Amino acid sequence: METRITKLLGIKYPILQGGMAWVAESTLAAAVSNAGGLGIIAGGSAPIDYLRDQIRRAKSLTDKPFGVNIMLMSPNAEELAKLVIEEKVPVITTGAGNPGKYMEDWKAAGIKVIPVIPSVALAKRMERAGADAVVAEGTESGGHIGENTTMCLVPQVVDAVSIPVIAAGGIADGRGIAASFMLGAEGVQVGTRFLVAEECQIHPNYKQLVLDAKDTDTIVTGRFTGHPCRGIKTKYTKGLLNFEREGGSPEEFEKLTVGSLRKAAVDGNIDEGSFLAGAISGMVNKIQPAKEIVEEMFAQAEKLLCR
Ligand code: TUI
Repeated sequence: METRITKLLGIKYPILQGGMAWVAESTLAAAVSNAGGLGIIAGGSAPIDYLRDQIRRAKSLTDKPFGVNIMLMSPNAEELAKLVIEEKVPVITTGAGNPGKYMEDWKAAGIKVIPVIPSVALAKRMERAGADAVVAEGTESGGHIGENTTMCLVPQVVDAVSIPVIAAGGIADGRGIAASFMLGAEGVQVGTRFLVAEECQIHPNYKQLVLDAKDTDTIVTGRFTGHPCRGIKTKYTKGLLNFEREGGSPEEFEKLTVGSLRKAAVDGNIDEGSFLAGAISGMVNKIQPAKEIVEEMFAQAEKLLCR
């Protein structure tokens, strides 16, 4: 399973763990890196001291490469962009914006930069800015999403850029990996299946919602704010959708959702939490160690690709 992604990142399997805000911390990231993938710590909008501590913790838990995701809408993105240089983080992924203004400094520091992008135009812009690869993320993903699907987006991005493309959105087993490779991707990013990794520190209620979800159990809220977000369908998220439909204002909507990622991941608060998860949740049915997840997915993919 050697691709330009395994060579670029110095990893065994071409799999990145999604940089899920409030979810992707050092224990999970180190477990994925130790399993031969690339674990990622999510910057989210956490305080900078917490993130420094998380990066140092990951270094103590693995001698393998790992990455940090910078959520560009975060108020402390600028500070985090400097912190990853100081802490000599080997790989950065970015989300929810254009990381162009940080690119030069990161490249000068020898960091591998992999922006997550929802469109061909942004992929081309990132290639011109010096990105080492891109994650083409389809609307099947959990969290903040674009509108194009993985099936349509990935081959179009592959055709448009020369840097390697990593597919994301709706990939949770070896079939998803094999399909991504058929579309021209050289790696995959997986979020939802790692939500139920043994090492994932989220509240058990969050894991249970994903384990119990069926194919139709995710919904997208917040389209009218310009920041659509996919998560598990609950009374709370159905309420948000009704609020939108009934003409509530984007400002009031933001107020209703503030703090909801923390309430889901840390408190397991079913009534007020946003349990972000991908449309593939219906296929994620078992809690397993990260290593078992990675090995199972690639054993299945290799079998399919050799067939
Ligand atoms: O970033 C994600 N997923 C996320 S971030 C997040 S935290 C959050 N909380 C509240 C509101 C919004 C986010 C939860 N999930 N995925 C990567 C991703 N990036 N998806 C879409 C994009 C994206 C969108 C626009 C990337 C670039 C972009 O550029 C616009 C431009 O041209 O500046």
